[in-house]
Amino acid sequence: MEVIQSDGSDRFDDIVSKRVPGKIKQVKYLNDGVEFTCENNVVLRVHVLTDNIIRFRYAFGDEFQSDFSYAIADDAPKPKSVRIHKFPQDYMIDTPSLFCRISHEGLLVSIFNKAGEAICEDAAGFYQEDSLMKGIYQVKVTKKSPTTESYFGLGDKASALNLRGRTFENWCTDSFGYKADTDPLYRAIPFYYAMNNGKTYGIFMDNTFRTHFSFDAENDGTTSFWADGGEMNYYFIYGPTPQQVSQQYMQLTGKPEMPPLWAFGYHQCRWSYFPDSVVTELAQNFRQKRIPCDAIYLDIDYMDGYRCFTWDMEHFPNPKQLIDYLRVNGFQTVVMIDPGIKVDKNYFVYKQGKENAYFCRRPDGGPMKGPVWPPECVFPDFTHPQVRNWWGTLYEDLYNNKGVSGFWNDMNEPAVFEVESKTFPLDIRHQYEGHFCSHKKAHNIYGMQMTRATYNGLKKLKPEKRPFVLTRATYAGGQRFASAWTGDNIATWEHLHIANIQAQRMSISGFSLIGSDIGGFAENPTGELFARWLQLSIFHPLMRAHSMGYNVDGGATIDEGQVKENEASGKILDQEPWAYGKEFTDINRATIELRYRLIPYLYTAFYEYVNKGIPVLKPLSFYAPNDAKSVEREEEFIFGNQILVSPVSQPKATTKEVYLPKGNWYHYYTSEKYNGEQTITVDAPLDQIPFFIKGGSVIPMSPVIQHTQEFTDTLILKVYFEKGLNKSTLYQDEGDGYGNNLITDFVAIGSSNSLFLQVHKKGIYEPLQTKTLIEFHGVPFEVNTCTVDGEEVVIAGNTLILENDFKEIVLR
Ligand code: MIG
Repeated sequence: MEVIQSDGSDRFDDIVSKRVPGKIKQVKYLNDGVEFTCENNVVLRVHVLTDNIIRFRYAFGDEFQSDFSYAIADDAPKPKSVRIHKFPQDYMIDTPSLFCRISHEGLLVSIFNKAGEAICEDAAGFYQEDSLMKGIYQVKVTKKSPTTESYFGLGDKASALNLRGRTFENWCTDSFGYKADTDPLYRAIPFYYAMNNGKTYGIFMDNTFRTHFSFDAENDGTTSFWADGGEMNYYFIYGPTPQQVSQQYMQLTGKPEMPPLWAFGYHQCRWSYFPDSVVTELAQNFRQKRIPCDAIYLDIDYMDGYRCFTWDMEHFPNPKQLIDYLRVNGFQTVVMIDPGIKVDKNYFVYKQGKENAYFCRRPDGGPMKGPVWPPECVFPDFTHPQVRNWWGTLYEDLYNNKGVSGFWNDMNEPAVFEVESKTFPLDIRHQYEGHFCSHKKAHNIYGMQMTRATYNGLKKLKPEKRPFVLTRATYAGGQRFASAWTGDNIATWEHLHIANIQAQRMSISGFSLIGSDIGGFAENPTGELFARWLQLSIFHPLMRAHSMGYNVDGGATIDEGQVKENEASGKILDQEPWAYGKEFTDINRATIELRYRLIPYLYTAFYEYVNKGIPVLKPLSFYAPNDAKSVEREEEFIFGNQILVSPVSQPKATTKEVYLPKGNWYHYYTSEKYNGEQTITVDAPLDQIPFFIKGGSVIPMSPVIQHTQEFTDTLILKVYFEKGLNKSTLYQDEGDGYGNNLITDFVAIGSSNSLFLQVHKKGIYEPLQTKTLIEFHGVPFEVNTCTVDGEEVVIAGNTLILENDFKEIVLR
C-alpha cells in the first residue's frame, strides 16, 4: 500500500492508494463463509455455494458494498458454512470436489481438484486502486495462465472463439457495422471459461461497471480481469467439463422459461415494412410462394413520430385489423419499442413519466435529455422497480387490445445519437433498487432491466401466454427475460463467419435464444451469401432475416432519392427469401422447410437448456474437451446434443472440409457414415449445408408446415444405427402457456444383427400427432423381420408408418 502522506500544508491533485493484500492477521467464521483480514486491512470473504462454486469478494477496511446483484437468480444456490484448516503456508477450505488454499502472505488463492491437480491459481491475486477524488477506480485479480489453457465465452465478442492472447472490454455499445475486432459490442457478460487439458473452470466477475479481461495478452503467463469501480466479486465454477460449467453458471444466473413455439419459426424483418399494405403483401407472398414463416416485425416507422406505444395512423390506420389478418394467416406480429421517450408535453408516456419522476436524472436534478429517434428524448430509469412496473403496463394496448405477440427492445445500451460516447454521461443517477448510483455502475444493466420490465409486464398482462422479448443490450442473467440478436452486422462473407462465432459464444454465455440478422443488416448480400446465411441460421434458435432496407446511411428516414437510384440500378434492398431470383427462391424455400422439419428436435434441445442449463449451440470443444483438434475448431458446432453443423462461409464453395470429433457421424443428405477424429471433405452444393447426425440418435422431426400453428398429424423419427445403447429425447407441450408436457425417451439398442427401439413416456400432455413415420438409417444387417410391440409388420425400404402408439420396435 502506498499512500501519499500529507502534513496538511501540501495540496495534491488527488491522493491515490494502491492496495495489495499483506499478511493475514485475522480469520473470522461468518454464517455463510469465512473472512480473512490482512494487517493492511485488505479483506477477503470466501463463500462456498456448492461443491464446485466458490465466491470471492474483496474490500479494503470495512468497505464491502451491500450484497446486491441483478445477475444472480433468486433460486441460485446459497452459501453454506465452511470449515477451514490452517497450514504453515496457507489456510485451506475443502469441498467434496475441491481444495481451495489461501496464502498467509498476499491472500493468493489456489484451487485444486481432489486428485491434487492445480485448476486455477492466482499469480498476483487481488489489487485495488482508489483515490480521494475518484473513489475506487480499479479492482483487479490476476491468475496464472498455463500456455496450454484456452479461453472461451465472454458473451458478445466477434473475434476468434478462443480468446487467448487478447484483451477485451465489456461496456454495452451501439456498434453499427462492427468488425471482427470491434470491442466492446452491445452486450456485457463478464463470464469466461478456461479450459486446460480437458479440465474446465469458469470465472464470473459479477461487476456491472466497465470490465476488462486480458487472456495472457502480455504474453507473461497471466490472465487478469478488472473493473473500473465497485467491488471485486467473482465466482469460480469448476466443471470439470465445459458443459458442467455452463450448467452451473445457469444455476447462478438463472434459466429462462420456454418461449412460445412460434419463436422457433422463421421470422421476417426489415427496417421497415411500411405502410400496412406492404405488410399484408409480404404475408401474402410467403403463403403464395409456400415459404414457411411465423413472424413479421414492425420497425420504428409504425410509430407516430417515434413515440413508443403509439401508431402512425396515416400508414397504419387500423392496426388491430392488420394484426388480426396476420394472425389468421399464421403470422405473429412483433413490434419495436425503444427506451428513448420523446419530450412532448402532449404525449401520454412522457407526461406520466415526468409526473412521477420516472426518467433518469442528472446529479444536480434536471432530467437526462438526449437525441435518439426523436431529437430530444428522456429515458426511464429501469433500475427503479416502480418504473419497471409502470413500463410493463404501457404494453397493455399493444399486447391485449391490438394483438401484438412479441416485443423488440432496441437501442437499450442505452444508445444516444450525436455524441462520441454513444451513451449517457457517466454521472447520470440511477435508483438501482435503492442502492443509488451513477451510470458508471448502471450502464451495463440498463438494457437488461428494460427487458425485465417488458417481460414482467407482459406476464402480468397475459399470464396465460409465454412472453417473447428480443433485446440488443443485456447483462449476465438477462437470458431470463429476453432473447437477443447480434446487432447491426454487414452483408459480407466475413460477417457470415462472425455470426457463427457470435451465436456459439452467446449460447455458452447463457443466451441460447440467439440469432444474427440473416443476410446482414447493412449493405446487400448476393443471392449466394443470403442462401448460405439462411442455411447457417436453420441451426440458430432465433432465425430472423433483417436488413436496414432503404435507410442506406443509418439515417432516420427513408431516403427517397436513394430509393429511386436503387430501383434504377436494380439493387436489391429487401432481404426476403424470394428476392434473388427463382433458383435462390427454391433453395431458400427448401432451407426454411428444413428448419421447420427440425423444430421438434430444436424445441427439445431448448427444453434441455431451460431445464438443465445445457446450451443449444456448443463449440466442438464442449463436445470433446480432451480432443486438441476439437478445441481448435471454430466453424463446426454442435446443435442440440446430436447434430454437428459445418456451415459454408466461403463464396463459390462446392465442398466443405469438416472435422468430426469422436463417434460415428451420418451425413444428413447422403446418410453415409463417417468415423470421427478425422477431417473429411464433403460436397456442399448451393442447396445443402453440411451437417451430421451422431450414430445412435433418434431425431424427432416434423413434416413441412407453413407456420407452427398449422396442424400436422405426423411425427417423424429418424433413427441412426449405432452399436450399443443410446438415448434420445423428445419434448412436447402445447407450444404456449404453462400446461402439461410430455417427455418421450427413445432408447436405441443396436447389435450386428438386431436393433431395438424402446419408447418411454413421462407426462400427461397428449400431442396432436397420432401417426409416426420412422426411418432407419445405417442398419448394418438385412432386415428379415420387424415387430412392433411383439406383432410382426411389413417394413418397406427403411421406413415404417405407425398409426398407433407403440412401446417397442425390433428389427432383425
Ligand atoms: O440506429 O430501428 O439494431 O435492427 O432496424 C438504428 C432501426 C436503430 C438499430 C437496430 C436495427 C433496427 C434499427 N435500429
